[in-house]
Amino acid sequence: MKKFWCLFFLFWPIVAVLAFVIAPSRQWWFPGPAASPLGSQIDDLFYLILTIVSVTFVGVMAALFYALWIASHNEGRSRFSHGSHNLEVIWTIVPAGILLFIALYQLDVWAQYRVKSRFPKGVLTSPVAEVTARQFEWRIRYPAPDRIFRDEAEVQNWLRNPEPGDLHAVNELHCSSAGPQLIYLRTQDVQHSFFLPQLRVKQDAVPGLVIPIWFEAINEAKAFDANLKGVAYDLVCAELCGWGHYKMKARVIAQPDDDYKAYLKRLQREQLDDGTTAAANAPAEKE
Ligand SMILES: [Cu+2]
Repeated sequence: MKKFWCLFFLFWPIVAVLAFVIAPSRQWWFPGPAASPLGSQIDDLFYLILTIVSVTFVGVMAALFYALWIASHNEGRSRFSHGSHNLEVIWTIVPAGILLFIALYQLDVWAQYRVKSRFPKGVLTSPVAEVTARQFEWRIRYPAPDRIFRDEAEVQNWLRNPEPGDLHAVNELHCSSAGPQLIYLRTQDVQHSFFLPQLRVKQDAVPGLVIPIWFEAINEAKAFDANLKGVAYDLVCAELCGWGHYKMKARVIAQPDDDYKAYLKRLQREQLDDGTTAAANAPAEKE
């Protein structure tokens, strides 16, 4: 029992090192490799910070183990110290330096992800859709397939004033896999969070705000679903938003450009079909 605390503090760094080594291959941190270029950079940042934290943790635990081990062999002989000024300076400056390094090092990835002027060119004026979170679903409003926005002001106007040609869907967001895609996120009621785990995108939907989010899906051939004509990615809500929070499981389907356009055309046909013979007799467009 005398050695219990020594072994206790030895046990956890061993667990930490084991977890550090085996976790990535077991997908404990992420559901597989990032499916977007920015996602890979976010993963790199995560692993960098995890490495710094793990080394610090193992170091602190080793020091604790050493102190307890020595103390358990020096029974009855206590040693008092008023501390070390030098040591305190070192353990203040080193963590401050590490934090400053992380703060500066992550700036670029953060800017690409969040700062509008760093968004891929043209995405702000060619939104895929407006996504509105509500208890408990994702409502999707696409601009009409032939709708072209000349500038951001026009997009803002479209966000404020829905247009008759808009297309609507729920819980299934289609987009093109050819290049970066952007959605405008809002919420109709409480706070939700738009989370695409495979693409490493997570953004809170905040009442009163319309937030642009861009992402890019690398469609791996092996994940391609022939029935969907694309690759499906999970879209979930990452903010506990009420009793039906668990039901906010939707998907984003990234498709080759032609298939994506064909999907929009089909949606348009379905929505414009008013049940009259003229619509029923209209030749179906080829997909
Ligand atoms: Cu939610």
